[in-house]
Amino acid sequence: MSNAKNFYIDGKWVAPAKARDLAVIDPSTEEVCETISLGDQADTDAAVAAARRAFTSWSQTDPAERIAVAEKLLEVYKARSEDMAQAISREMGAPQDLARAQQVGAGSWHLEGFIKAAKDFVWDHPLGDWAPNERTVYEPIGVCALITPWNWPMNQIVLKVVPALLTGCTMILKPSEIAPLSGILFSEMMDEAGVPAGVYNMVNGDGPGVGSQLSAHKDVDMVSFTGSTRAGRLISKAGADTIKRISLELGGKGANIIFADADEKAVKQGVIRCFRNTGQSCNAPTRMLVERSRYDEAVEQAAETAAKVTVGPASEEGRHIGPAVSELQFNKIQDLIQVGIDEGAKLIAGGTGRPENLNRGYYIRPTVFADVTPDMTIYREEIFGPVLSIMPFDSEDEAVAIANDTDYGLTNYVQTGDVEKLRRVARQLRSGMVEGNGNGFAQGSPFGGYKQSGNGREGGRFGLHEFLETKAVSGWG
Ligand code: TXE
Repeated sequence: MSNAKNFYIDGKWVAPAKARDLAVIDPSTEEVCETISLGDQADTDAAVAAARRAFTSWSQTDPAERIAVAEKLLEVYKARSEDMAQAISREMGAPQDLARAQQVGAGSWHLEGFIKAAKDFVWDHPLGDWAPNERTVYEPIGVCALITPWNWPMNQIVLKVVPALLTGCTMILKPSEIAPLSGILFSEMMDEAGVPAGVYNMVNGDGPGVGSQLSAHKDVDMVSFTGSTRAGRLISKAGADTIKRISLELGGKGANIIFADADEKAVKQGVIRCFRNTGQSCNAPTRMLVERSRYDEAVEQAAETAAKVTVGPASEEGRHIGPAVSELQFNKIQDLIQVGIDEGAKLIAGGTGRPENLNRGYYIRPTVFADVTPDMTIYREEIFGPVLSIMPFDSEDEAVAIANDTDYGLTNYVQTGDVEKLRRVARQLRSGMVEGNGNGFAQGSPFGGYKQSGNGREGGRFGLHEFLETKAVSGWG
């Protein structure tokens, strides 16, 4: 990648203020696949200054002008889909099929959703019938720092950059240093789409460096962050002195409640869904709760399903799962599987160690534990690997109580043939999303969490609102 060691600031590719290299490791091979630069305070300041300068004019543009830029970006995005799929496979280990259809596909789907939402968006309106001369006006919040992770690298960039762009904000993207290739490609696409200089900037760096510099920066009005709850806390603290808006999308520990009257494929689909993207999704259904009368059958089906899931390199086509993203994540997942065994959960598939014939690469055996109880570490902690916990329940109230018994509140899942039950349970679940009977979510749906899963919403018009201030103007006439 010709721009790998540079940053994109004020419409140009520039060398870092001080050279500091970081190797990007391909998790399928453990080999270096690229070398990037880590930024420094001087790079952060240059990017923030460029965004601040550009804000004055970009914030005043007509929404139609911004929509035209986003439409051009969509065109470029589609044209470069294969480049992106290859980059994502190398940087974070998503197998080709997954990288193309889901990792890249999710980005264009959200981009389209944002364009549609921006076209329908009402940028100002009278407060109400009782105050016809008072106008409520939505305005861009200002200079935004967008800090993204490695698990859905391109999609997470789109989910932040595009609404910031469409609302008239200017921005600095800091992609994950573990999977930075998507950010570099995305910056090339923004350049090709004709985004005016300074509106969009990109500086690579790590959390304690560029990440915390942006969070504490007095000239940054908002941070939008996706990543661990740990880093979310640090960002909130770093941003506190400047009272900036901090929008957080953090971890999860989703429950998948399978009632006795659920579709017979519910267990199998729940296992596959948990292992998707090698379990590296904040909305993964990692705790499967099964009504007691179907529990034994479910345990058997889950073990069979997991045993059939294959693992392999990202460079290969097929429906297998790839490696974990890094050595750190590999070790963390291995440790948690061992803790699950030590604490007495019943291992019914997988376990520690690499799958057979995969001696190099961060591969994990698809693992299922049954009879998991609330006192166990694997019930509480986000594992972020292909590890599923199963447990029984006896009543609707108990299922809701177990599902809510977590610090997280991102996505829960309900499987039942009784729509009244589904609605009743969904209302009691303390999470930003409840997926009923495998229906997924439509374009423009709000994505975000309750409790320690965060406080923001991404996607469609909800995502646009995140980047807007609300102004009251009287005497409008
Ligand atoms: O994430 P980090 P890590 C969870 C998941 C995973 C764990 C660790 O449980 O096992 O996090 O992953 C930047 N100030 N999720 O350590 O550290 C960092 O540079 C500012 C959930 O890789 O959160 C990167 O750009 N920024 C998740 C981004 O935060 C900081 C996605 C994510 O890295 C920072 C990924 C700081 N102090 C992991 N520290 C999800 N919600 O989807 C780090 N960063």
